[in-house]
Amino acid sequence: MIASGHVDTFARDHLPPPQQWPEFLFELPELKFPDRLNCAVELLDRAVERGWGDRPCVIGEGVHWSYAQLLAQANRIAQVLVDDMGLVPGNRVLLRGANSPMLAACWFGVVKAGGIAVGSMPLLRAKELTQIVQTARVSHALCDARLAEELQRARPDCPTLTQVMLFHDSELESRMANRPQGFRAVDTAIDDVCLIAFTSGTTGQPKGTMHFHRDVMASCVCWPPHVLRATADDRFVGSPPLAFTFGLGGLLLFPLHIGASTVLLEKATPDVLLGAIARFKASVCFTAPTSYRAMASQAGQSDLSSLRKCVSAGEALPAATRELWKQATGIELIDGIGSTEMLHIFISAREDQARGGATGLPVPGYRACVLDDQGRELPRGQVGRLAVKGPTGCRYLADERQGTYVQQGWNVTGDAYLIDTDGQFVYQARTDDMIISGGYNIAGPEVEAALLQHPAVAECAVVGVADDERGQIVKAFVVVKPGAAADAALVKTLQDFVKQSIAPYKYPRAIEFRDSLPRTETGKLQRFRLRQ
Ligand code: 3UK
Repeated sequence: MIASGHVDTFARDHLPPPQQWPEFLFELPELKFPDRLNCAVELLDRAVERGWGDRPCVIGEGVHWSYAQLLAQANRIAQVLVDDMGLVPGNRVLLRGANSPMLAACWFGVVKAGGIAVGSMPLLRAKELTQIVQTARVSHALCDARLAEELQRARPDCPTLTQVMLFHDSELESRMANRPQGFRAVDTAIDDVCLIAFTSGTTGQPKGTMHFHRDVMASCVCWPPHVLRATADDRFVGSPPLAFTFGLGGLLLFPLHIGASTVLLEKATPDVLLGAIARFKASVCFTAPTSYRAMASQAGQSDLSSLRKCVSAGEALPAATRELWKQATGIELIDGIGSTEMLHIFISAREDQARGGATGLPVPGYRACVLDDQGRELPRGQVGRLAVKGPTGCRYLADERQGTYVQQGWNVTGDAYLIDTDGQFVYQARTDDMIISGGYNIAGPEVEAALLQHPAVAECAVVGVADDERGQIVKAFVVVKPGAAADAALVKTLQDFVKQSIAPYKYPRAIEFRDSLPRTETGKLQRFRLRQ
């Protein structure tokens, strides 16, 4: 065993028992890492050593930091954490802020100091912050002053959280001002935890997923070079928060790993994102399917000529959305399924492999299959539970649900999938979202995909609702496009439309019109709220 660089061993002490770990695969040559490594050093100090110091690195509102500048900021934050806030390697540090260069500097400062970064979505309330602080036994927090109130409200129930420092024209910056720009990073082991990411799960107690320095590096050498294939001249932009591993990877780790630059936007609604692509001449975009759908209808008003690669994740990408985006921009979306447990994307397709309705192929470094209820591998074409293994995998922080996500060495994501004859993985539904109506298994997203083909439909969500006769019936919640009349005639039109395009028994027997649909901060539909 490699000696830990941590003094506070809480994370290591609360890893799942060895027999509940997934099997890890390190077959790719690029996954051979040394025993000791600090991923913040690998990504930041190494970048400067390679001669990228003056290259543009992180860009925000009125901020343009080169690699050397981001490194200096991270080093100063690390010193404040250690000297003024008493951070000891292994301590958990809550990061609270909208995406910004300063939040990125805090992430690297924490990790260089041997701390464990615990991200939190900006919209979280005191109750949810308390759950995170208590579960991860968080001792320190770096918090954007504009989001301080909710954290203060949480503090009475968070006795472990003794050190809170605010940033954004606040104490952190004034303490950083007189620090030297160098800092010797803590010499961590490759299997020391550097990140606890909480699942954006739509129900229940949040789960903390623990990731090692090695996992961060592994995520940088699998999907990005093999599927995304961005270069040092690319400029990344997107909407997911850095507290969501989709955003952390796509908007921070991956661009820095290759010497590219990244635009961190505090708010990235579809219209803001479109404007930012034009203004910053961004070339690689990360956001959710609904955001692409919304942007497609306004794409004509912005100069998107700089854009060359667009990544969609977080939810299934409907074929209609892929098509709309291609018509609007000429760009073939790169779809990818990832999870907080796996850290990042593990099934995806390059532009030339992309196929409407399919997620893609296992990312190099990963293996995936579809299992039946007994854990046996199913033949192609049959719907079952998606299972995956690779260099990253699920390690919940002291959580009994480890045994649900990891079964016989496989990470079982909770998604129903089939593998088609070309080996492409085709998403069906969340396993617990499958609708069983009159003896038929119906995947809500398939009905959604059919509805989205109709010109009157802006957004929709399909769920199963209880029905005396059929057990469940298919019900669609539909947001209509401006100008379309949400009336009984449209209900009939949409029902007939679905019957024309997929098996008629899947048509929505009930349709309800809504002004908007409930979504998580990471853009996922909250189907459970529609079932209630
Ligand atoms: C669903 C998808 C179909 C799927 C994530 C990329 O979403 C991420 O992490 P979460 O923990 O959720 C994981 C679940 O979300 N999902 C995500 N992407 C797709 N379903 N097609 C997709 N392309 O149910 C999965 O199990 O919030 C995504 C990178 C990092 C991430 N954390």
